[in-house]
Amino acid sequence: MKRVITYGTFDLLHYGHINILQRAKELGDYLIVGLSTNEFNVSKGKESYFSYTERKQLLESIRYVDLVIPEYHWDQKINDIKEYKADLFVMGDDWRGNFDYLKDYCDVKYLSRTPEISTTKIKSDLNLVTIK
Ligand code: C2G
Repeated sequence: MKRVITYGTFDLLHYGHINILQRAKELGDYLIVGLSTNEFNVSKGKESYFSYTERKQLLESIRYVDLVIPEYHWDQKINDIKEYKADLFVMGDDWRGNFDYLKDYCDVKYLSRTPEISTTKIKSDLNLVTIK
C-alpha cells in the first residue's frame, strides 16, 4: 500500500483543493492530509473562515481523503512521515523547492496548482457582491 501525505488549510473548500487531493490520491492508495489548525493558520498569516473542526469535516467527506491529522507547526512533517509511514509527499507547485529536505525520508512531488481559483479570490469576489 502506497501512502501519500499532503498538507494545507483547505479553507472555503473549492475545486482547486479537490483537484490536488484527487491527483495526490491517484499517486498512491492511501491519502493522509495534514490540516492546519486555526492557531497554525495565524502563524501562516491566514485566518480561515471555517474552523478546524468544520474544515476537517469537509475534508473527511471527500472520497480521496483517507485520514485527516492536525498540522500544528512547520516542522512536524518528518515525524508525520515516519509515524504514518508515508512513501510520497505531495504539495502544489506554489511550494516547489520548499520541502525538498523531505527527500531524505520519502519521495517529494509538486503538482501544478489549479489556475484562477483561490480562497483569497473567493473572499474578494464575494466582498464585491452586496447582499440586497
Ligand atoms: N491548491 C491548488 N490549486 C489552487 C489552490 C490550492 O492546487 N487553486 C493546493 C495548494 O498548492 C496546496 C493545497 O491546495 O497544496 C492546499 O492549499 P492551501 O489550503 O492554500 O494550503 P497552504 O496555505 O498552501 O498550506 O505545511 C504546508 C502548508 O500547510 C500549506
